[in-house]
Amino acid sequence: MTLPAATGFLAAVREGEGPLPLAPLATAGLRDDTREDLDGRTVFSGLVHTGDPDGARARGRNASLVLAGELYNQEALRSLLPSGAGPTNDAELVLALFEHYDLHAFRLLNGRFAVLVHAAGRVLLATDHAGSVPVYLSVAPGRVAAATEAKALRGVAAGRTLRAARPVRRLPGVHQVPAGTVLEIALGGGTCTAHRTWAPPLHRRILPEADAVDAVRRSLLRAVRARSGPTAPLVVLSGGIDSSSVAALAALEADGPIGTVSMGTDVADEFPQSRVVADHLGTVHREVTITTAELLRRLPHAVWAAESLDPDIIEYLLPLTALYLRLEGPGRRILTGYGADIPLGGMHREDRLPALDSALAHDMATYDGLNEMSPVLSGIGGHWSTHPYWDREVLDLLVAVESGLKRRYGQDKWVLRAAMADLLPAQTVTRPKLGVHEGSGTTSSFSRLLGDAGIEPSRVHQAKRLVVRELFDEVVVAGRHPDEVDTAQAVQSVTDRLRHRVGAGS
Ligand code: IOT
Ligand code: MG
Repeated sequence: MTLPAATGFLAAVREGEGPLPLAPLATAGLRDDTREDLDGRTVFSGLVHTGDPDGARARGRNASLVLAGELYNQEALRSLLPSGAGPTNDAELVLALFEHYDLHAFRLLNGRFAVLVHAAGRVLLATDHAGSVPVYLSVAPGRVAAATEAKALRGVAAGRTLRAARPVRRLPGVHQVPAGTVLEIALGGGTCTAHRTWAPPLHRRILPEADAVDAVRRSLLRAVRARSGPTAPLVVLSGGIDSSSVAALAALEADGPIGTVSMGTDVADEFPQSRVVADHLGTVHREVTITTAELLRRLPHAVWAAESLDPDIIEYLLPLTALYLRLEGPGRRILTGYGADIPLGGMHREDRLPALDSALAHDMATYDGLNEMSPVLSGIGGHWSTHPYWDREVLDLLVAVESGLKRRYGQDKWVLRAAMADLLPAQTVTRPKLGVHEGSGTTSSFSRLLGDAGIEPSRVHQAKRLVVRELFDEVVVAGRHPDEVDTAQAVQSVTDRLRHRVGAGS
């Protein structure tokens, strides 16, 4: 299958009967709704699917399950089950494991998924180790509503406050399941317990150079292979080491040429650097230019998709959102190099190891809830994106490798560069890269927009935060479609507010 069976879901379980008003998801695709009555409980599930909704649902003797996303260690998981007629899809596989291990099954999974299990009045809601498929819930005694986008729960009556999950701004009673966690909810009482299934390693491993290089190469190759699908995938390629490595490994694995696409704006691009890699790998390569005006028009879409309030994250995601919306045709499987800079300290451009490890420890402690890897970003264009560097095994390795292997011989991300040296042009292997927000001129465009509106340079970052919040309130809380939201108006309202504050002397 090119895309997972389902790319999003909304679901509700309640005692007795009655309506559960769930609002639509932004994720594009076909919709399949089912409603079942089981022992006096109503179970509703709506899937955004790609042609085979049954591939995302499983029913057992005592439990039923829906899964959005996919697993990357099926073979290892299958080896845990009795041989013979085994599960045929990821949903059935998780259910079979659940029947053996109960909620501890989620500790076994390496994947990109959100799962809801209903088992006789007990509801479990889980996301993968990275929380890469965000999932939200609202709980009241006798009912649970859940969805892979917060906005779908905006019409549900205020649920109770949960200590086990993170509240969502201005959606009373709506919470997000933490990364690497399965929440266990007793339907009757509405009590909710969190069980952590993964945590980032805190220790650092000491490895000989050659062993570290070899381990990185092998684990990344496995992660790319697991994500590549039956047809050649598309890699969003900046020409930096992160995405070029993914492209090189995908090309190594694919039967035919893979696709690559590079995005630029009228302000800046990295077309020459991407072209060098595309030529070297013989990919079917495309350059997409997005004007600054279009980029800024997509700001509400980025917030709508990511449901994130962090202005820096939205700035990273904006060029990618705009690019995904430009990819026409049937849904594509997209591989990205996103996330490599977090465990490798790539955004941290200084030469001191303590500072590198501090940045890394901080980033690994704070990624949860930023939704930077949400599949909705490409899902609004009908595509499916996935991130090999945040494969559970790759991430465990990259985080744990001691920082002297990351910053070495005056280079950043040394261990990755060394692992890829035979597959990429030398200039790519040694090239320091700009962040996507810099390489595409997004940061400067967003800053200029605010500068032109009269915001002083020292307040630009604060203004960005407020603009993102304003947009979140429109497209998530109020449920407006981003096409109908005017970025200029949000900027104006923030400008007025900041002026007023200056005027008031605060
Ligand atoms: P960056 O590493 O530049 O880009 C992320 C991915 O987006 C790239 O690997 C590539 O697949 C794609 N991409 C980037 N630029 C282009 C382009 N011009 N055309 C096509 N595809 C492109 C920010 C960043 O600088 O991204 N992301 C960091 C860290 C985020 C910080 N988050 C956190 N601390 N929680 C990262 O690790 O990716
Ligand atoms: Mg990068």
